[in-house]
Amino acid sequence: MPSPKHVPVVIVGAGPAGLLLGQLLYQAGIDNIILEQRSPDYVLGRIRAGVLEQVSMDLLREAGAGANMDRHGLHHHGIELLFAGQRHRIDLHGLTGGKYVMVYGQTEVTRDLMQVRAEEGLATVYEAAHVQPRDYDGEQPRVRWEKDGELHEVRCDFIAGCDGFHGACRASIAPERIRHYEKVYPFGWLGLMSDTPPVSKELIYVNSERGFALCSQRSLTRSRYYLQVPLSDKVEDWSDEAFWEELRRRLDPEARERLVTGASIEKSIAPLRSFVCEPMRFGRMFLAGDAAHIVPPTGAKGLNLAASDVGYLSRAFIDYFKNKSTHGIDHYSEQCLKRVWKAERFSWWMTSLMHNFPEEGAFHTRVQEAELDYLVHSRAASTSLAENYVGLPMA
Ligand code: RFL
Ligand code: PHB
Repeated sequence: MPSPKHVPVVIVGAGPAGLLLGQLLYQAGIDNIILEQRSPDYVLGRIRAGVLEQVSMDLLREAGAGANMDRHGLHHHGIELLFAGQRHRIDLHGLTGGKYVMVYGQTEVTRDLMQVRAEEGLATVYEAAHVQPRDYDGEQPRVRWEKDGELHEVRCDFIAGCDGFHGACRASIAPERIRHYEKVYPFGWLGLMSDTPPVSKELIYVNSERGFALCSQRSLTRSRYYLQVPLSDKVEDWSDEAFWEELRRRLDPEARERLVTGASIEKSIAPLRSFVCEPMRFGRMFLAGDAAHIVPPTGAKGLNLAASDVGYLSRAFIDYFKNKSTHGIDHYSEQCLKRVWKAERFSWWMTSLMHNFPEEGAFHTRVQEAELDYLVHSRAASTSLAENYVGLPMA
């Protein structure tokens, strides 16, 4: 397909942020092209998030990509916290006036969005190399890329940088125009996926003497487990047997007994990081999702923040193209960052509460124990956790 000469919005990155934005704009009659550096299979092969908030569910439905989620996603009304050998349930539904989260994998969300995009025949260039956003401080931005050794260029009204933490859009901005806030944690998560029934109906977040663990799931027959590991560990150091053995040690006796193990279908280590870039708008280029901010996965917020960013951005573009109003684009950065910082706070707090920080010493451990005990015995504290976990409303 020859590249168009001009398109209203060029989206860089076909992760959940880019694909969702493309679909929301399409539904409003705004044409767009997506440039993605990887192949569709590579994008689908990345196993990441598993928990969707109400706001994300609503946006997927609005984008016309919610049918599979509504058919196969699992409604979760609570989570469990395991510490000092005991499990405590947080009643998300009861504490938030009836809200819940949906357990539905990022891979599935991405596949559903890819499928509706393909069905509508919208332009997506996979394996686009050397993507370069240009002239976004002027009235007529351009984006260049290479495909199969040929150079392409398209002019546009706006560029949406949805190209993740290592993308080209943020990297193209002069350093003096950006303020970064960053915190790197001294451990990573080793994740394992297996076609085995989940150990429990609800997710279990574990604080044990041996470190954090998480029992999550993708369906009634597919489990996703995580272990806190030192940053020096390599995935090759962990056989499936070693993983299951360590997980068992971090669980309570009942869960240990119930745990069904099996061959891994994926295993990987992810470092944990908190990161925010301010602002999120640079002339006619807007950053969204992991391109602008990262949260440690403990609060299950990364994908959800990517969705709410593009919720704001699609509204802003629609306002511009349909009503000739710049109000949305002028307030995009401020509006997103307000929500982003609340999710950053929650994710940092939950990470600090649930992991082992040996270098912090025994005082920190005692404070953690006291906070966990307070959390599960105080309705006010449990409500605060529940409210943030199910997701704050979009303004
Ligand atoms: P993505 O998914 O990284 O997609 C960016 C896309 O841009 C492409 N790209 C480029 N394309 C063109 N040119 C370039 N120069 C490019 N550079 C990059 C990439 O190939 C890619 O396809 O960012 P996006 O769309 O903003 O989505 C963000 C989410 O992926 C991320 O926040 C979540 O996965 C985080 N996360 C979780 N979030 C949740 O809401 N709930 C969870 O339960 C949850 N669990 C997790 C997680 C992340 C994890 N890892 C591995 C970091 C669990 C884990 C283990
Ligand atoms: C996941 O299922 O991958 C998952 C769930 C909850 C989290 C992080 C990851 O907090």
